[in-house]
Amino acid sequence: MYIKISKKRYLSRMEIKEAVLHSTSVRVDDGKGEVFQEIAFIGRSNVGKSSLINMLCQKQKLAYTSSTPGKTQCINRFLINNSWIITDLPGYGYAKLSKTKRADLQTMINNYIRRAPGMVLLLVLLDSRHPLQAIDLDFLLTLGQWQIPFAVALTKTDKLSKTALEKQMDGFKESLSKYWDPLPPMFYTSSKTGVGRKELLDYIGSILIFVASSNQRDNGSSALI
Ligand SMILES: Nc1nc2c(ncn2[C@@H]2O[C@H](COP(=O)(O)OP(=O)(O)OP(=O)(O)O)[C@@H](O)[C@H]2O)c(=O)[nH]1
Ligand SMILES: [Mg+2]
Repeated sequence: MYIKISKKRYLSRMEIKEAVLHSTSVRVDDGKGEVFQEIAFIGRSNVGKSSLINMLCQKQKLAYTSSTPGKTQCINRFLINNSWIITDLPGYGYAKLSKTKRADLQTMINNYIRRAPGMVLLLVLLDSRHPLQAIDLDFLLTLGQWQIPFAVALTKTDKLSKTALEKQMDGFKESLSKYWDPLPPMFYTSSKTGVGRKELLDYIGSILIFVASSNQRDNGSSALI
Protein backbone atom coordinates (compact mmCIF):
# COMPACT_ATOMS: atom_id res chain seq x y z
CA MET A 1 0.00 0.00 0.00
CA TYR A 2 3.01 2.30 0.30
CA ILE A 3 4.12 3.81 -2.97
CA LYS A 4 7.78 4.71 -3.33
CA ILE A 5 7.91 8.28 -4.65
CA SER A 6 11.64 8.90 -4.33
CA LYS A 7 14.69 7.12 -2.93
CA LYS A 8 13.73 7.93 0.62
CA ARG A 9 10.03 8.78 0.52
CA TYR A 10 7.05 6.50 0.56
CA LEU A 11 3.49 7.65 0.11
CA SER A 12 0.45 5.90 1.50
CA ARG A 13 -2.27 5.59 -1.14
CA MET A 14 -5.57 3.89 -0.73
CA GLU A 15 -7.46 2.86 -3.86
CA ILE A 16 -10.80 1.11 -3.67
CA LYS A 17 -10.87 -1.41 -6.48
CA GLU A 18 -13.69 -3.58 -5.22
CA ALA A 19 -16.52 -3.05 -2.73
CA VAL A 20 -19.17 -5.68 -2.05
CA LEU A 21 -21.77 -6.30 0.63
CA HIS A 22 -20.21 -8.66 3.15
CA SER A 23 -22.95 -9.00 5.77
CA THR A 24 -26.09 -7.48 7.19
CA SER A 25 -26.82 -8.09 10.84
CA VAL A 26 -28.08 -6.60 14.07
CA ARG A 27 -25.13 -7.60 16.20
CA VAL A 28 -21.39 -8.29 16.26
CA ASP A 29 -20.50 -11.37 14.18
CA ASP A 30 -20.42 -14.66 16.03
CA GLY A 31 -16.65 -14.77 15.74
CA LYS A 32 -16.54 -17.70 13.34
CA GLY A 33 -15.65 -15.73 10.21
CA GLU A 34 -12.33 -14.16 9.30
CA VAL A 35 -11.62 -10.94 11.24
CA PHE A 36 -10.92 -8.06 8.88
CA GLN A 37 -9.74 -4.64 9.91
CA GLU A 38 -12.77 -2.45 10.04
CA ILE A 39 -13.66 1.25 9.83
CA ALA A 40 -17.21 2.00 10.97
CA PHE A 41 -19.24 5.05 9.95
CA ILE A 42 -21.54 6.53 12.55
CA GLY A 43 -23.48 9.73 13.11
CA ARG A 44 -26.93 11.16 13.55
CA SER A 45 -29.68 9.81 11.37
CA ASN A 46 -29.63 11.39 7.88
CA VAL A 47 -26.16 12.94 8.34
CA GLY A 48 -24.96 11.20 5.16
CA LYS A 49 -23.24 7.97 6.29
CA SER A 50 -24.50 5.71 3.51
CA SER A 51 -23.93 8.41 0.87
CA LEU A 52 -20.35 8.93 2.02
CA ILE A 53 -19.66 5.19 1.85
CA ASN A 54 -21.00 5.12 -1.72
CA MET A 55 -18.93 8.16 -2.64
CA LEU A 56 -15.72 6.65 -1.24
CA CYS A 57 -16.39 3.36 -3.04
CA GLN A 58 -17.62 5.14 -6.18
CA LYS A 59 -20.63 2.85 -6.24
CA GLN A 60 -23.88 4.75 -5.97
CA LYS A 61 -26.07 1.83 -4.95
CA LEU A 62 -23.77 0.02 -2.55
CA ALA A 63 -25.28 1.36 0.69
CA TYR A 64 -28.95 2.27 0.78
CA THR A 65 -29.51 6.03 1.04
CA SER A 66 -32.70 8.01 1.53
CA SER A 67 -33.90 11.52 2.25
CA THR A 68 -36.13 9.97 4.92
CA PRO A 69 -34.10 9.67 8.12
CA GLY A 70 -33.75 6.41 10.01
CA LYS A 71 -33.37 4.23 6.91
CA THR A 72 -30.30 2.24 7.94
CA GLN A 73 -31.48 0.12 10.85
CA CYS A 74 -29.13 -2.82 10.45
CA ILE A 75 -25.38 -3.09 10.53
CA ASN A 76 -24.25 -3.33 6.90
CA ARG A 77 -20.65 -4.34 6.34
CA PHE A 78 -18.90 -3.91 3.00
CA LEU A 79 -15.77 -5.82 2.10
CA ILE A 80 -13.23 -3.59 0.39
CA ASN A 81 -10.52 -4.96 -1.89
CA ASN A 82 -11.15 -8.33 -0.23
CA SER A 83 -9.06 -7.12 2.70
CA TRP A 84 -10.86 -4.67 5.00
CA ILE A 85 -14.35 -3.64 5.97
CA ILE A 86 -16.38 -0.43 5.90
CA THR A 87 -19.35 -0.63 8.24
CA ASP A 88 -22.53 1.41 7.81
CA LEU A 89 -24.04 1.70 11.28
CA PRO A 90 -27.59 2.88 11.95
CA GLY A 91 -27.92 6.57 12.77
CA TYR A 92 -28.53 7.63 16.33
CA GLY A 93 -31.09 10.08 17.69
CA TYR A 94 -33.85 9.97 15.09
CA ALA A 95 -36.67 11.71 16.99
CA LYS A 96 -39.52 10.16 15.04
CA LEU A 97 -38.71 6.61 16.06
CA SER A 98 -40.42 5.30 19.19
CA LYS A 99 -38.45 5.65 22.40
CA THR A 100 -38.05 1.88 22.60
CA LYS A 101 -36.82 1.57 19.01
CA ARG A 102 -34.36 4.42 19.52
CA ALA A 103 -33.04 2.81 22.70
CA ASP A 104 -32.74 -0.57 20.93
CA LEU A 105 -30.75 1.00 18.08
CA GLN A 106 -28.48 2.81 20.54
CA THR A 107 -27.84 -0.47 22.37
CA MET A 108 -27.08 -2.16 19.04
CA ILE A 109 -24.63 0.61 18.13
CA ASN A 110 -22.96 0.67 21.55
CA ASN A 111 -22.54 -3.10 21.69
CA TYR A 112 -21.12 -3.10 18.21
CA ILE A 113 -18.56 -0.36 18.64
CA ARG A 114 -17.36 -1.84 21.92
CA ARG A 115 -17.11 -5.44 20.74
CA ALA A 116 -16.41 -5.62 17.01
CA PRO A 117 -13.11 -7.51 16.98
CA GLY A 118 -11.54 -5.87 13.91
CA MET A 119 -12.57 -2.27 14.55
CA VAL A 120 -9.64 0.08 14.17
CA LEU A 121 -11.42 3.41 13.74
CA LEU A 122 -14.81 4.96 14.07
CA LEU A 123 -15.54 7.76 11.62
CA VAL A 124 -18.03 10.11 13.24
CA LEU A 125 -20.01 12.18 10.74
CA LEU A 126 -21.23 15.64 11.67
CA ASP A 127 -23.43 17.82 9.48
CA SER A 128 -21.31 20.81 8.44
CA ARG A 129 -24.35 23.09 8.34
CA HIS A 130 -25.07 23.01 12.06
CA PRO A 131 -23.04 23.68 15.19
CA LEU A 132 -22.00 20.67 17.26
CA GLN A 133 -25.21 19.19 18.69
CA ALA A 134 -25.54 17.99 22.29
CA ILE A 135 -26.33 14.46 21.11
CA ASP A 136 -23.12 14.35 19.05
CA LEU A 137 -21.00 15.73 21.86
CA ASP A 138 -22.48 13.15 24.28
CA PHE A 139 -21.66 10.41 21.81
CA LEU A 140 -18.09 11.65 21.31
CA LEU A 141 -17.56 11.91 25.07
CA THR A 142 -18.75 8.32 25.44
CA LEU A 143 -16.18 7.26 22.85
CA GLY A 144 -13.54 9.03 24.93
CA GLN A 145 -14.68 7.14 28.02
CA TRP A 146 -14.52 3.84 26.14
CA GLN A 147 -11.18 4.72 24.56
CA ILE A 148 -12.46 4.17 21.05
CA PRO A 149 -10.29 5.92 18.43
CA PHE A 150 -12.26 8.19 16.15
CA ALA A 151 -11.93 10.80 13.40
CA VAL A 152 -14.53 13.34 12.32
CA ALA A 153 -15.97 13.91 8.84
CA LEU A 154 -18.01 17.06 8.22
CA THR A 155 -20.69 16.13 5.69
CA LYS A 156 -22.70 18.00 3.02
CA THR A 157 -20.05 20.70 2.66
CA ASP A 158 -21.34 21.44 -0.86
CA LYS A 159 -24.27 23.19 0.79
CA LEU A 160 -22.09 25.94 2.29
CA SER A 161 -19.87 28.67 0.89
CA LYS A 162 -16.14 28.41 1.52
CA THR A 163 -16.26 31.17 4.13
CA ALA A 164 -19.28 29.71 5.91
CA LEU A 165 -17.63 26.32 5.91
CA GLU A 166 -14.40 27.60 7.44
CA LYS A 167 -16.45 29.35 10.11
CA GLN A 168 -18.27 26.11 10.84
CA MET A 169 -14.99 24.18 11.04
CA ASP A 170 -13.61 26.76 13.50
CA GLY A 171 -16.77 26.38 15.58
CA PHE A 172 -16.41 22.58 15.68
CA LYS A 173 -12.76 22.87 16.60
CA GLU A 174 -13.51 25.31 19.37
CA SER A 175 -16.24 23.09 20.82
CA LEU A 176 -14.11 19.95 20.61
CA SER A 177 -10.98 21.60 21.97
CA LYS A 178 -12.71 21.91 25.35
CA TYR A 179 -12.39 18.15 25.63
CA TRP A 180 -9.72 16.96 23.20
CA ASP A 181 -6.11 18.00 22.93
CA PRO A 182 -4.90 17.32 20.34
CA LEU A 183 -8.08 17.48 18.31
CA PRO A 184 -9.17 14.34 16.47
CA PRO A 185 -8.40 14.28 12.71
CA MET A 186 -11.15 16.22 10.91
CA PHE A 187 -12.14 16.09 7.23
CA TYR A 188 -14.39 18.12 4.93
CA THR A 189 -16.53 15.84 2.79
CA SER A 190 -19.25 16.07 0.18
CA SER A 191 -20.85 12.98 -1.30
CA LYS A 192 -22.23 15.19 -4.03
CA THR A 193 -18.94 16.65 -5.29
CA GLY A 194 -16.46 14.05 -4.05
CA VAL A 195 -14.65 16.55 -1.83
CA GLY A 196 -12.56 14.79 0.80
CA ARG A 197 -12.45 11.42 -0.95
CA LYS A 198 -8.71 11.30 -1.46
CA GLU A 199 -7.86 12.75 1.96
CA LEU A 200 -10.18 10.38 3.79
CA LEU A 201 -9.08 7.31 1.87
CA ASP A 202 -5.40 8.09 2.35
CA TYR A 203 -6.01 8.63 6.07
CA ILE A 204 -7.89 5.31 6.30
CA GLY A 205 -5.05 3.66 4.37
CA SER A 206 -2.48 5.00 6.81
CA ILE A 207 -4.48 3.71 9.80
CA LEU A 208 -4.84 0.26 8.25
CA ILE A 209 -1.13 0.10 7.55
CA PHE A 210 -0.25 1.32 11.03
CA VAL A 211 -2.47 -1.25 12.74
CA ALA A 212 -1.34 -4.08 10.45
CA SER A 213 2.34 -3.34 11.09
CA SER A 214 1.75 -3.02 14.87
CA ASN A 215 0.00 -6.38 14.84
CA GLN A 216 2.88 -7.91 12.94
CA ARG A 217 5.35 -6.52 15.45
CA ASP A 218 3.22 -7.84 18.33
CA ASN A 219 3.21 -11.24 16.65
CA GLY A 220 6.99 -11.18 16.41
CA SER A 221 7.01 -11.03 12.63
CA SER A 222 9.33 -8.68 10.82
CA ALA A 223 7.32 -8.70 7.61
CA LEU A 224 6.38 -5.32 6.15
CA ILE A 225 3.38 -4.44 4.03
N1 LIG B 1 -26.12 17.93 -0.85
C1 LIG B 1 -25.73 16.82 -0.24
N2 LIG B 1 -26.64 15.92 0.19
C2 LIG B 1 -26.20 14.82 0.83
C3 LIG B 1 -24.83 14.57 1.07
N3 LIG B 1 -24.71 13.40 1.73
C4 LIG B 1 -25.96 12.94 1.89
N4 LIG B 1 -26.87 13.77 1.36
C5 LIG B 1 -28.33 13.59 1.35
O1 LIG B 1 -28.77 13.44 2.69
C6 LIG B 1 -29.79 12.46 2.79
C7 LIG B 1 -29.40 11.37 3.77
O2 LIG B 1 -28.29 10.66 3.25
P1 LIG B 1 -27.94 9.17 3.76
O3 LIG B 1 -26.62 8.85 3.18
O4 LIG B 1 -29.06 8.23 3.48
O5 LIG B 1 -27.82 9.43 5.33
P2 LIG B 1 -27.58 8.35 6.50
O6 LIG B 1 -26.75 9.01 7.51
O7 LIG B 1 -27.08 7.08 5.93
O8 LIG B 1 -29.07 8.20 7.04
P3 LIG B 1 -29.68 7.01 7.95
O9 LIG B 1 -29.26 5.71 7.36
O10 LIG B 1 -31.15 7.23 7.83
O11 LIG B 1 -29.17 7.22 9.33
C8 LIG B 1 -30.02 11.96 1.35
O12 LIG B 1 -31.10 12.68 0.79
C9 LIG B 1 -28.72 12.30 0.64
O13 LIG B 1 -28.88 12.52 -0.74
C10 LIG B 1 -23.88 15.53 0.59
O14 LIG B 1 -22.65 15.42 0.74
N5 LIG B 1 -24.39 16.63 -0.04
MG1 LIG C 1 -27.85 5.16 6.04
